[in-house]
Amino acid sequence: MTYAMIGTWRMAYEGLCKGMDLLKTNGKSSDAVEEAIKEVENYPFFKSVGYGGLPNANGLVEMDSAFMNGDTFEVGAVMGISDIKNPISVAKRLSHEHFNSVMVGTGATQYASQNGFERKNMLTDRAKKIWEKRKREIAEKNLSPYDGHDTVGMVSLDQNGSVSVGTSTSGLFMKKPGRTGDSALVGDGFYADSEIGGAAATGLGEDIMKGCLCYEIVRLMGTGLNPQEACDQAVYPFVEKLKKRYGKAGEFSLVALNKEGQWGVATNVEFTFAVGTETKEPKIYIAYPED
Ligand code: SD4
Repeated sequence: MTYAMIGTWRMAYEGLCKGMDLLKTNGKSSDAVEEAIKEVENYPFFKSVGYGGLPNANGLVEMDSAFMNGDTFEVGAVMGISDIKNPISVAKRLSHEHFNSVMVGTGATQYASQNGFERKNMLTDRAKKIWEKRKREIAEKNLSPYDGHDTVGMVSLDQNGSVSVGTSTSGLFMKKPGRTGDSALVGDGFYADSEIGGAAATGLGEDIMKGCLCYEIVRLMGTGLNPQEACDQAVYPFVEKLKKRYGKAGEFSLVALNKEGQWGVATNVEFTFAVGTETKEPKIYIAYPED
């Protein structure tokens, strides 16, 4: 069987390369997703994921992360977790729990600490400076506070036909304490079914969640559409619907992978992403709205 991996944004590339190395040597898709996302979480210069992620309105880095195993439908997620080095590992661990598999805020942080996950102050000096500057600009120029946000989402298929998906983000820059987006909500920011494939999202969570877009993409692939067709059919009509009924649509981008290792992308903004397959080395691509 073949193997492949797709990840959101340029920031996914180095982690995806690591994940692909695992898949090449018959590693599990679940481990590939975790390793790939850890790499992104650990890199201090990505401003919207893990260490170095931008803080909320109170100056605290609150992170959301999720993991789903497409064989078993196990889902684990944390929302608003803080001071924990690798939220994806906590989400993956939680996916093995039948009860208490989705945890928020101080409860999530406490669970992680009590279960031996490494604690870390995730606020870097650089992120703090960006936060302070932005705070001044917002006050001086009367700007909307919400600006800048990205999620790393990774979908992976291994040689045994297992599909897994994971996400990690510090969410919307300057979000209110306790705010969460789509990234840790199953079906919205991520979904996987090993008999079909998987999908992950990035963009304005408040709008992505209105369409349950990742579930919809996987459902459409299950009707026989390839990943590109499924992304197109799920995303673009929904963007139009949102504009018509709600008056506007935030920026969003979705990636999908099926069990044959084919992939697809839909976006309403210029979007970089990374893909590796059995026959093509990992590479960074760029997509434009309705390419
Ligand atoms: C959120 N979807 O918290 C995330 C942020 C993101 O591109 O991915 N932005 O809403």
